Amino acid sequence: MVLDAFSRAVVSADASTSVLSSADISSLKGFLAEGNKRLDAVSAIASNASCIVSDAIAGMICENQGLIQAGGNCYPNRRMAACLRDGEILLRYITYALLSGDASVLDDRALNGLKETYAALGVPTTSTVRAVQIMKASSLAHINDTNTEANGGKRFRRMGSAKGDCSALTAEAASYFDRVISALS
Ligand SMILES: CCC1=C(C)/C(=C/C2=NC(=C\c3[nH]c(/C=C4\NC(=O)[C@H](C)[C@H]4CC)c(C)c3CCC(=O)O)/C(CCC(=O)O)=C2C)NC1=O
Repeated sequence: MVLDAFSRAVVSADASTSVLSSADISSLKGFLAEGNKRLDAVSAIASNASCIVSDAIAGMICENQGLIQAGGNCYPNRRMAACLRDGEILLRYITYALLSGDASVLDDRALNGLKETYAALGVPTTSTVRAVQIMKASSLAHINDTNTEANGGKRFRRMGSAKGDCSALTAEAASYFDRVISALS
């Protein structure tokens, strides 16, 4: 079932036949108060998604060039395309989770059964994990505007969001990438 921070609170309260606790309500108040920050963080990832994905897959291949040689799982082009598409799918579901403040959409629509699918197709999970780690580093840098021109090259782009305390949102975003990594490990 796909939930968000609000429906999650309702479903948990209902499961214990209780009313929403004041802790639930204050946590939802925080979710609303921090809403613009959350939208900025989602936008930092979504508006740089194709760059984040292509950079991560390129980096993964750079570190392990056997992937694009005969017998590698990114060879031939059909598999390279499937790999780039999977990177986009995973990043897209991570943005959905970050927007809704809940991992269920990521779990149900993307991660459920993925490890088994990859095993059946011979997709190497260590390489996929490496690509997800690079997407994580780059996404968190975009959220916090800590990306550097040295690494970004001519595609360097700074979001320029209002500066504030983004530590909780950054940790939450990181947790969705980690969730993908642990689902595949
Ligand atoms: C909505 C959720 C969803 C997910 C998550 C998804 C994943 C997914 N990735 C697949 C294939 C694949 N995935 C990869 C990915 C990679 N190969 C590598 O070497 C890299 C490590 C990695 C990229 C990071 C490749 C190469 C294939 C094709 C494998 C083949 O057909 O031999 C397939 C098999 C069907 C197909 O080829 O389209 C699925 C279902 N599909 C979905 O609908």
